[in-house]
Amino acid sequence: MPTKSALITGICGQDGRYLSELLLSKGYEVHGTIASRAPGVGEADENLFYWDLSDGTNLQQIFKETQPDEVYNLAAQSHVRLSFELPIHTANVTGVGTLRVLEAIRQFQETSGKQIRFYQASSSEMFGQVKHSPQNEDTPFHPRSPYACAKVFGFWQTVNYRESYGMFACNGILFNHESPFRGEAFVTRKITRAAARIKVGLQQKLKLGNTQARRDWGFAGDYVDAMWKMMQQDEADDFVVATGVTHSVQDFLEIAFGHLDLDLEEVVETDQSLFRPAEVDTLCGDASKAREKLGWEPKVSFEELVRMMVDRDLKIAERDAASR
Ligand code: F7E
Repeated sequence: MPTKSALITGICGQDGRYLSELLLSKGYEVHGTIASRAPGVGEADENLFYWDLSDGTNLQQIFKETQPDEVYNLAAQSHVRLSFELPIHTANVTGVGTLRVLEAIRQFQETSGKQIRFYQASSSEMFGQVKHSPQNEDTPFHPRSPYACAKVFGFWQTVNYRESYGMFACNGILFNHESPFRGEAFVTRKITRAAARIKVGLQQKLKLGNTQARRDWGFAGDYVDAMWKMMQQDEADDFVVATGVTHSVQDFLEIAFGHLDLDLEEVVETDQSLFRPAEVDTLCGDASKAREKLGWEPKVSFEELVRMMVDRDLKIAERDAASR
């Protein structure tokens, strides 16, 4: 079989990292786009292309050079609280950016005759103020942030390109997924990094917002496998990807700090500025369809995930402490 080519937008993010590893292990030729502000900028790499979701112009050139069979759209302004401060930017990048990719694929297919499969990184944040629990593919959306509104726009554009042009375009509705490579602004990594730094004496306090919020947290390494499986189906479809188990931020905190024998009470403080204008109180996904049709299931448990993240952050903190 000829080597397949994949293009991953946002390849330097957590999911881009795990997905490129997976695709390389399957023999794909992997290309990625990187925003000009991303880490590692300026380093020459023939498989990396500078591109941003706000830019509609050079995608045709990137497609010409990479000839992708599959495009995974993982790039986004993905921080929910930041989206309240940058609503227009988030709509332009996370929402209209998805449409830019879809439209570029449609035009490229028309001129080149090549078929490209498209994966959209849709989000459980679209369920927002949940109408039913657990949430599945039929649960109505009620987005609660500029980020979630932008993701709803991207979701429906993906469905529309599938229905209007017969494109293979699918949505993975992924619930929160974490790993040691999670960005430090997300609550899980913020907690594991702080626990490790407190343990070695590099940090004294941890300020958090709403610790009563509940999320369905899984391991990013498991979730990229679901993305790939969706792209190998005979027909494009939309799938919820989740563990079906929900925990509070407080639960996460207790396991992380407990793993390092640290006392929570003395170090964790509430900071009102970290609360959101509108909160998503609780999310819990029903991934039955992914289990049945994709044969997918999560492998890493919540407790294993927390410990995996703390252990890596402890190594980093010990190294940082030693180099002081
Ligand atoms: O917040 C609460 C916060 O920022 C989780 C993104 O990947 O998953 C992620 O969105 C919860 C919220 O993730 C802090 O209020 C308390 O209830 O880790 P998070 P998120 O907003 O759920 C979805 C699926 C995506 O699509 C998004 O792109 O934790 N929380 N205190 C805090 N959150 C943060 N970030 N920082 C705090 O200090």
